Amino acid sequence: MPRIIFMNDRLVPEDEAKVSVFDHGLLYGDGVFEGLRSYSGTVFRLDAHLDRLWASARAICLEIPLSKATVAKAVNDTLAANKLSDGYVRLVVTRGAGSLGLDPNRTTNPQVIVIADTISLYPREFYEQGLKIVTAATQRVQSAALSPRIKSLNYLNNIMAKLEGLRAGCVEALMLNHKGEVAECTGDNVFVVRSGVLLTPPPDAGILEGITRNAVMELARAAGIDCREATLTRHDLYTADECFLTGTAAEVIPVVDIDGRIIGAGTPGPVTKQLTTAFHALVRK
Ligand code: PXG
Repeated sequence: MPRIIFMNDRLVPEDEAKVSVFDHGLLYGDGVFEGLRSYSGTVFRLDAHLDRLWASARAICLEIPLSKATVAKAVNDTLAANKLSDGYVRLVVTRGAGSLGLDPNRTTNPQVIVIADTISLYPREFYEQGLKIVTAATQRVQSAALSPRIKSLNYLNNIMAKLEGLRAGCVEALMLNHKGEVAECTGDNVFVVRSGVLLTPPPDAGILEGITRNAVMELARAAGIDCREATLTRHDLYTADECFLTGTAAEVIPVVDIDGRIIGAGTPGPVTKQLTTAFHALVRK
């Protein structure tokens, strides 16, 4: 079954969903994107994802040629056209086709693309036993160079770190900022539990402010768990009672080994399990 793709103003079969080789999204990574999840036919925090997409676009002076309401409808229509009630949606806005030169003013027609597919989560055993991760030597790009809050089509910084993780036999890698503080993983935010307190790096540590991260912080507070943003070092992670990652694709996933140090008891901890259960309940509500 060919997938059905939304392109700009209509749904088309995947073999008709084509972008110009002159699109600056391809030539320069000039564009923005979002990854969303649908659970039982409802897109999780669609408005928050659209707000972040629009903020990313605003930051790079890219005017999205459709309204948020139109894109919201496109997301739901694309899921429906592909008969997906539990699925993954990739929303992409490119700068559009232009001349061979950086100048975004010499482009026309930004492309708004919605792809819906099934989601491939990490294997089940990782959720049950916990992930092993390593710190990448590749640092997160400094905010002063390029804000990590922009979810842009240029993900090479994260891909370089991901490669390091994969070469070390890990599916995720920890990234530090230019000050050597913990920032996030290549496609997931990071949390630790220390003496019952939940800690995660603040946005100014150079992270993407994850929508799953924010949901988990709300769930923790609602459950009476003290939850704070804090500057974290690798030492804080190595000596934590628990560690877990959050992301749209991963949801909540325990980490039990960082750079060869066993975290806590070496198995997913009670706060991680509690928040995993709470997150599953939230997305299905
Ligand atoms: N940090 C970074 C750098 C991300 O790219 C997150 C944190 C988590 O944010 P959300 O809002 O999803 O909780 C992300 C998002 C992939 C993939 O293919 C990863 C993300 C998004 C889309 C696809 O691995 N990560």
